[in-house]
Amino acid sequence: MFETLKEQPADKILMLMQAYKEDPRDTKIDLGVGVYKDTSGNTPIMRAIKAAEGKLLETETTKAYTGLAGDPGFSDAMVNLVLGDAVPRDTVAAAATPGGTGAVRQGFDMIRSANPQARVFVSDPTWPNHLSILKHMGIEMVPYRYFDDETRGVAFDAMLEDIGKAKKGDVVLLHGCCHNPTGANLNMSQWKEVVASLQKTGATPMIDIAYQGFGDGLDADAAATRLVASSVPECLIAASCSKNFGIYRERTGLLMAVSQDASARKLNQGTLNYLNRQNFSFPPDHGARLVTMILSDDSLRADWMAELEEMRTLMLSLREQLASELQRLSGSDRFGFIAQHRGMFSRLGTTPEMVEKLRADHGIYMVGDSRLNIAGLNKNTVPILAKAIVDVGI
Ligand code: PLP
Ligand code: TYF
Repeated sequence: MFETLKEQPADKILMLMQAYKEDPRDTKIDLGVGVYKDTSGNTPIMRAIKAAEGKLLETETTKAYTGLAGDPGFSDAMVNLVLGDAVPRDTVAAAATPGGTGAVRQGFDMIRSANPQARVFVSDPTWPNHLSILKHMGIEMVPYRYFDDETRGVAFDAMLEDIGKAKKGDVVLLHGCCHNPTGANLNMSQWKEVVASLQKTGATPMIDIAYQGFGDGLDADAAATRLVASSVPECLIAASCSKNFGIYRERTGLLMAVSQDASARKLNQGTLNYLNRQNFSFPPDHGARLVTMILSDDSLRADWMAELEEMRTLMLSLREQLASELQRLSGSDRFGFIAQHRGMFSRLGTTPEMVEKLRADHGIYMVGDSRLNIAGLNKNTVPILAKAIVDVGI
């Protein structure tokens, strides 16, 4: 029977990872997959994670199943991290998921269960997995304009016009911070206009927040999510712990459904539990437990926050260094947007041919849409990249 299967397109970002591995040049630079790297190119295990793992080894007494929604302590800790006191806790239903991807997938499943005709409005561009999961699930998607190719900022008027076409029963998918793949983000006054649009159309927002702490800081990066959650009747939030806790392979995420009142919360919680059970029964626990331990222990939490802040400021300084090096070499300000963007990524806004030229001639790997991972750089490779960008004529 399996001969009837169709070949599926490979994930371009993961293919690029493989191509990089196979490149024998020792001068090659990996700016592809969105994984944080320190100045020596390693993806470190964060100190607080190591410490929590040590403690867990000593204190864990069982590996029996948790609950369908995972450990309630994890939900509490994460709801607090993401939403702070923006909404009353008893309006939030939450379930642990395998990574942020799992939260996105479960969120889409909840949307489809509630309204099989729902259309999901997605930024153009967005994280390719959003599109591929929606397609796989047979959910209709409607792109909204997002990136301004000229300024490399947000094409806000166009965005607002497009999301204004959503209707009640539709969903508008938004990146909570650090937009992937562009690095271009809304400011708070623009977020207020997005909220006004959602209030007007009655469309339901779903926020994907995978980089809290990588942009302007833990609270600043959650501000838009908090504003939306506290301003609309209901919303979904898919949070990932992969990046800000550096636990990519532990598969740790949380899907939250915020509603107006406690009775809606009960229905939402039942649905989240049910959907987890249909897809994998119990979510993974190891990463969630480490996150819970860190967030509920003052000293682990302080150490985690300090290390996350070091990572964030390192990425910011690489952005500034790259923008100023490009300004020096090109004699123009056209790369200033790199210092304005936030998070791991910036979209250069050049052609696939130029991206290919950077790979072929300079061993510089970035995603075909000209997304580069800032964390893949270091002090020494910034000038190399800047020179290559100017040399190929971008
Ligand atoms: N959403 C966005 C926009 C992402 O970039 C990512 C990737 O890291 C995720 C969700 C989910 O990541 P993970 O499943 O590794 O937690
Ligand atoms: O966009 C990225 O690079 C990260 C990591 O199928 C990632 O979000 C890439 C591809 C994928 C899952 C995660």
